Amino acid sequence: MALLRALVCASEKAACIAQLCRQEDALFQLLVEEKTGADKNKRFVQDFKTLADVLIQEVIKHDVGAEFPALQGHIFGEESNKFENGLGETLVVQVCGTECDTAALLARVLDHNQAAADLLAAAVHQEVPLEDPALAAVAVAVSPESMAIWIDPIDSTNQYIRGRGDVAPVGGIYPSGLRSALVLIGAYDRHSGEPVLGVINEPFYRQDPLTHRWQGKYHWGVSYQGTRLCSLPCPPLRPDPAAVLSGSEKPEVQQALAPLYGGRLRFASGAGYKMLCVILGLAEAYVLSEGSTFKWDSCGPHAVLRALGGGMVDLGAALAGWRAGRHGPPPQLTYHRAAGGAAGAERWANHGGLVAFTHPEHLPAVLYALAAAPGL
Ligand code: 2IP
Ligand code: CA
Repeated sequence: MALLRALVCASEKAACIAQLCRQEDALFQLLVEEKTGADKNKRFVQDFKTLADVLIQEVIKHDVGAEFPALQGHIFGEESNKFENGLGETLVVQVCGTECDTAALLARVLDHNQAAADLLAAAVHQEVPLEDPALAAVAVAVSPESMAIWIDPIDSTNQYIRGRGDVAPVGGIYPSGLRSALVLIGAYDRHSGEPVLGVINEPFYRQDPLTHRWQGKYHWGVSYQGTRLCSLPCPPLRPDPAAVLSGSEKPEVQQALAPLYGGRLRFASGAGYKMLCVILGLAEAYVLSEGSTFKWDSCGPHAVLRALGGGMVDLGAALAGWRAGRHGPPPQLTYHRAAGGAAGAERWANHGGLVAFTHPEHLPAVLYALAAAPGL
């Protein structure tokens, strides 16, 4: 399964770059810098975080596309790679043939901050070692010709910038902080739109108490033609289930879910992180009533959920079906079609909100609880 291995490898390199931007002083200063006055108008300085995002996305695109030419032109992400520097020049951020050329391009984007450009270029061109016998043993023939890819280079960018590493978990779930900043990569079937391969990388999984360096962790899943494989075991459906929600979830939704979950409504930042909480069995469901997530947020985690026998559905559509008396499994989210009548990033939003779950038998309880909620 060379493609899954390539996606994991790319996520590891992406995680290294995300860690580097927080650990190397020359980069960290740019990441947290608050610009004022005239500098505020220079897009790159306001937005080094966007450069980090774009660069990570381009690295994944480059490395995966180089190994699988059939995927070139079918790898999509959250960010556009066009950038304007402080001189008003528009530059296209990409991985060049050599480290030296990448460093030169990044120096132009970064208004000649050569130290920062050199650090990033070295990380972009490094070989990331990957030893994973379980991954090496995966034998499923997924043909790259029929796949396309969604990348979220850093989900939960706000928490990535804030950078708190000292947030205490509630019921095992981190409400905020670096733990919720994730790299998400998903491969889906170009024709059916079904998510097939998923990788979730946690660059800020653990901090070494002596060196203060961050160590990451990754998870993967495959769901293809009846074969389901995952780096994680399927968590049990607990008798006292919990749900994880966005801190900004509607009060009506919270109230409607309260009887089902008792005091176990948890709140966390990061769409991908909330999906990971479900995958890890820290919550039985992630319920979102707004169209505030996108295909790049959900594709990778959705593939992992399917690998565990679970899934992700459009909440609005599932509720409409439930109210119309259709109590069977609702259709799952797909990834190949843009929403009609929308423009820009909104074309790829999960407009109806979503429910993520590992146990399909838990979904009716969620829909039953929400079907009676006013205004949903
Ligand atoms: C965001 C990020 C936010 C999330 C939003 C995503 O992605 O995960 O945290 O909102 O839905 O699109 P919330 O935290 O309320 O769930 P990004 O950080 O990549 O913009
Ligand atoms: Ca995101």
